This record gives sequence, C-alpha cells and structure tokens, in this order.
Amino acid sequence: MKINWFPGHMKKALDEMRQELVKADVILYVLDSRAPKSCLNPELEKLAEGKPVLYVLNKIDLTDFNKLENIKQDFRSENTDYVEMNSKQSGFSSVICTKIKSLCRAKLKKYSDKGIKITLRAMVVGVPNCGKSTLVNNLCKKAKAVTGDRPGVTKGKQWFRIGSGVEVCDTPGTLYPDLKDQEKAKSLAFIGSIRDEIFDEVEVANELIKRIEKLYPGTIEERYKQAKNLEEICKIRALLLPGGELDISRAAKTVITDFRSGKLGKIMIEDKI
Ligand SMILES: Nc1nc2c(ncn2[C@@H]2O[C@H](COP(=O)(O)OP(=O)(O)OP(=O)(O)O)[C@@H](O)[C@H]2O)c(=O)[nH]1
Ligand SMILES: [Mg+2]
Repeated sequence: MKINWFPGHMKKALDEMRQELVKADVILYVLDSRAPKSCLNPELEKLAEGKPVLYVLNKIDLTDFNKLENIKQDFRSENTDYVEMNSKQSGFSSVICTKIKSLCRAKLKKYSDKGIKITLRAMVVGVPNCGKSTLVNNLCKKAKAVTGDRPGVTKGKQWFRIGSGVEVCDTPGTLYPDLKDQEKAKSLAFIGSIRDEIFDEVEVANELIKRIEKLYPGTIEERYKQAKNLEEICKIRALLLPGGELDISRAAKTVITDFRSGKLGKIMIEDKI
C-alpha cells in the first residue's frame, strides 16, 4: 500500500492559508487524538513559525486516555500549549480563549500599556477531517448566527468572534505534500484524513486490523465473535455477495467504520510515538 495524495486544491488552500496567516496572532492546530503525531503536517509547522500555537487535541472521546496522557506534555513549550477537546460537546470556548490570551500575553501587554484594547485572531488549521469546522461552529455559535448571512464572505476567510477579544477563522484541511512516512500515512488513512476513494479499502482494513492487533491484542476477535480477519468476519456476519461469495469489501468497510466511530473502543492508532 503506497499512499501519496496532494491534490491541487490543497496546494491552493496552503497558498491561501499562507496569505491569511499574516493576519493571525496565534494558530489553533487541531489534531485528531487517535493519531496526534501523524496529524502534524511539516508544511503547517513551517507556516506556524514564530507564532504561538495552541494544539487542540480533538476527539478525546475516541482515543486511549492513558496513551494521550503520556504524550500530551510534548505539545507544551514556551510558545505552545494544548487543550483536550471533544468538539461535539459545548462549553470549551472560555478555556480556549483563556489559553489564547495567555499565549499572546506579550502582545496584549504591549497594547494595554498604551491603553489600546485589541482583538486576537486565531487561525484554525489541521489535516482533513480532524474536526476544524466542528470546533469553529462549537466555539462561535452565537457569533455565527449574527454574521452568518454576510454575503460574499467565503467560509475559509471568515473570522468569527468566540469570546471577548478573540476571533477564529476556519480553513480547509491541508495534508502533507509528500507522505514519506508511510506509517503516518496509514494512520491518517485509518482516521479518515485521506479520502477513501484513493486507496483500496480492503488493503486499509487489513493494515488496520494488523495495527490494532499489535497495539490492542484481542480487540478484533472480541468485537467480531472470534473472527480475526476479513474472511472470517464475512462468515460470522454472513456478508455474502449475491452468488454466495464472501463480500470482503463490505467486511473491510465494517471494520473501518467501526474503528472510526469508536465501536472498537478507545484507541490511539499510532505505532511509534
Ligand atoms: N467523536 C467526535 N467526533 C468529532 C469531533 N470533532 C469532530 N468530529 C466529527 O469529525 C468529522 C469531521 O469534522 P469536520 O469538522 O468536518 O472536520 P474538518 O477538519 O473541518 O474537515 P475538512 O474541512 O474536510 O478538513 C465530523 O463527522 C464531525 O462530527 C470530536 O471531538 N469527537
Ligand atoms: Mg472543515
């Protein structure tokens, strides 16, 4: 399985992001907590240079809490911080605003010393499907209702107020231009950051089963009544084609969907972290 996917629209998105980033004071870097390190895009790292970064460890409801606990401090440094998040639940905006203000305290102080109140701008970035838009919608429910019917403002460039003195801007997902590290590429495929149509779902499902069995032995058998591979899952679930042959493709879809929706349990799917 070789994954390399960098369509034209993503290059365009990265170029646009570069221009928009000039206006941002801080970056909200959304990572899927099931594969946080794989979500770190080297291109985005370059873009972020110099600006403080708030890593949003998103989808915490789906990940392995103990493993996350062990690595989350890696996202905290002098110029960076992290927040754990389930973007489908509300009530996080004040935490995020506070962290943003703390990361930008030097700038805030500089202006407040002159008696000027400023608005901080946070740009939301991350690989596709990590939950950027869900996060933005979550953070700015009220503000969106007020500004949502402004005509001619594209979603990617719209800034929403999420709290006193803080605005956020959504961007389209951007991936690696070159997915050299195939283990990371696979992790991104598992979590749905790479469009399913561009790879063979049977291959992805087989790799996913292999990875889960390595990291969480027994999980697959437990879920699928002792079945260990796609053929056995077909048999146990009676997934058959009209002619009676095993419907391997349906078994593959089942495993991938079950993983993504959390039915296989709370899993961090990265191999080496
Ligand atoms: N369980 C869970 N699902 C989430 C969370 N955040 C987002 N999602 C789901 O993840 C999927 C992708 O969310 P989006 O907000 O569209 O992701 P995105 O990063 O904006 O995607 P692109 O715009 O394609 O880059 C949706 O099905 C969301 O409902 C979370 O914290 N927990
Ligand atoms: Mg989006």
